[in-house]
Amino acid sequence: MMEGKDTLMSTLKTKRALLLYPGSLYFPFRLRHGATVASILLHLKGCISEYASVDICDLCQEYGFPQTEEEVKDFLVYSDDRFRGMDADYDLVGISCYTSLCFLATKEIGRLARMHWPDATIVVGGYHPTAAPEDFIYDGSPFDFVVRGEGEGPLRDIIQDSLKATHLPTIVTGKPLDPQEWADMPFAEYPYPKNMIDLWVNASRGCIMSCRFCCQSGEIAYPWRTKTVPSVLDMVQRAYAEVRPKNIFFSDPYLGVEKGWFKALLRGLIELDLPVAYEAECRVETLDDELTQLMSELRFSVILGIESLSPKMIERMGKARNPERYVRAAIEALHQLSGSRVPVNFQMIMNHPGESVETYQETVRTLWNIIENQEETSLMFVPHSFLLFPGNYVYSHMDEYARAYGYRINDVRWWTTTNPMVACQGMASDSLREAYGEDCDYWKEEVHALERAYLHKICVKTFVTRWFTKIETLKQRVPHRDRNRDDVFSRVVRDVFIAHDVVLEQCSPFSVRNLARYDADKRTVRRERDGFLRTNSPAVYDESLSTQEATDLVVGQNLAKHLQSVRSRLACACQ
Ligand code: B12
Ligand code: SF4
Repeated sequence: MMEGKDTLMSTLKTKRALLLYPGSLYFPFRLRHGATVASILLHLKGCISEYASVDICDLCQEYGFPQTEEEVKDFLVYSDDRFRGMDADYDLVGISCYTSLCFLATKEIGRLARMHWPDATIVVGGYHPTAAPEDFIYDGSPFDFVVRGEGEGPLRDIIQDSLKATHLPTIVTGKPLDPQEWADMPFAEYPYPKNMIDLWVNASRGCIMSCRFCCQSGEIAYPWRTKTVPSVLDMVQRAYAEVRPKNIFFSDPYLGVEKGWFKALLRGLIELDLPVAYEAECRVETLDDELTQLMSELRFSVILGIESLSPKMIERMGKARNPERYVRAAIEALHQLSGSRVPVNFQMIMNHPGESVETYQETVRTLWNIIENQEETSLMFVPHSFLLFPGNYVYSHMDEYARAYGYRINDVRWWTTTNPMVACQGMASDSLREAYGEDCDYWKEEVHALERAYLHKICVKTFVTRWFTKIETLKQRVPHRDRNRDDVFSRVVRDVFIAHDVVLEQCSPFSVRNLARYDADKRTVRRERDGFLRTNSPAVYDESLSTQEATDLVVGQNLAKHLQSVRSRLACACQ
């Protein structure tokens, strides 16, 4: 009996599979994201490696983000060469179209994969295929299967031949798996070990809420499920033993749905006493004194998607059942976490459909109020411009938002265009249109002033360690193609980021990613940097101060001293 099973297993093992992440085309990112999608590829690899030998190719790690037509061409030449160099006849090619931003890259990489492996079964999965599976069905589509929802089940069926390709795209929906069925992530098998400084692990999936701008409000909302605390602790310990990350991020949409579970996890992590920093997304309603205390004992940063501080907007976003109570809880949580020096990255969605001048001003006023009432803060304020994704409530009720508030967007299918940053723009309401015309960046000036106000009060001690792990991480995130090129990007890194300060990366309107956009002209970069310094602190209005002295004044002597040594180390690394 056993022998028969072993023979079957070894036959199945002769199959070859390739898991690909194509990244995105035409988006203004310069630095690669950290090893974000790695966790998804590793989950998928883990679940089929019993049946096939599986390779991973993360083109985004290798190439970065092509932005211009020329770079896109170069990226496709790179990918074509890369596939040609792969000495394997794959039976299955799985492509992760993680977000809608990956759509065009996925189409192109799917086409190349079909050219190189004409007989392979090509499968696409991720959030975009979940939201808009019909986008992958067109004349000449290279895809055999379009997987909606969780990918493990369908991939296993395909590799075991219980789902056979008809060479016409077939839509299949993966069932939400029980956490006990999740395969272990083979951390050490990620082929880009240097990028494992940031490691993503997954303790739970799904969410109990259904905010209207989130995929959880869509047709395929994942039900909430979680691993047990001991199994999460085992996973974290194994991850640390295998790849020694500096940061462990939880990719859970909402860690801590159950307070008791969350507290037990934090206590367990404190006991493990690993030299890593943790980060996770949570909701304000979950936080209490004990959780705050546990977070402050651990190197734990919390991400809070607060989104708005106007009860009306909280209602329009479907963020909470009791909007007034939610806003009160948010303000209280921000004060409490900051008082305990827990690093917080709190995010706001600006220009969300239905936002009016009144709701916008209410949010901004409250944000000023919060920071004016703190002497020092551990709050990092991160605003985002609303982006309309398919597959959520706002998308499917776009017409209602248009009728009720006057919401309009340039192109509802922006992800199919080669100018997505313009196509995706729109005004949230007639109220804002009356005040600002069609300028959907109306909020930027004021909100960047707010960012600076938070930055001014940042408690350097709280963030110093975080910034340093960040530098290490950023070093790994310079795309390979840029490492040996003395192009403007390297100059940006050298002249601005390295020689200046890490604060820019995290907190300023001219973050390193934004600065990279000025890469055509070194002088522009310098001007922006100086502009940042000038507006950032009254102390640095003094023209006689050098960048170094200005930095000292902004972030304190200690950080500046460390920056000095890091700067020389990094300057060597970049030469
Ligand atoms: C954690 C998270 C992140 C993390 C990344 C974590 C990671 N693992 O990579 C961070 C913070 C870095 C991030 C960044 C972004 N994110 Co995000 N993120 C999430 C979140 C909260 C959970 C996703 C997750 O990791 N789940 C755990 C993993 C294990 O499961 P999974 O992702 O569901 O993967 C399964 C399926 O997608 C499928 N699958 C995926 N690939 C493939 C491939 C094949 C072949 C198959 C068969 C199946 C398959 O199978 C997987 C296993 O079951 C979701 C929201 C939510 N509520 O789920 C948003 C979400 C995915 N993010 C979103 C967006 C837009 C982004 C950003 C573009 C934001 C931005 N403007 O920068 C970036 C893009 C990052 C990138 N690399 O390109 C959107 C995507 C919407 C869309 N239609 O595109 C979501 C849905 C939030 C939303 N607005 O609704 N994100
Ligand atoms: S709490 Fe977060 S994950 Fe849950 S529905 Fe809202 S935005 Fe999505």
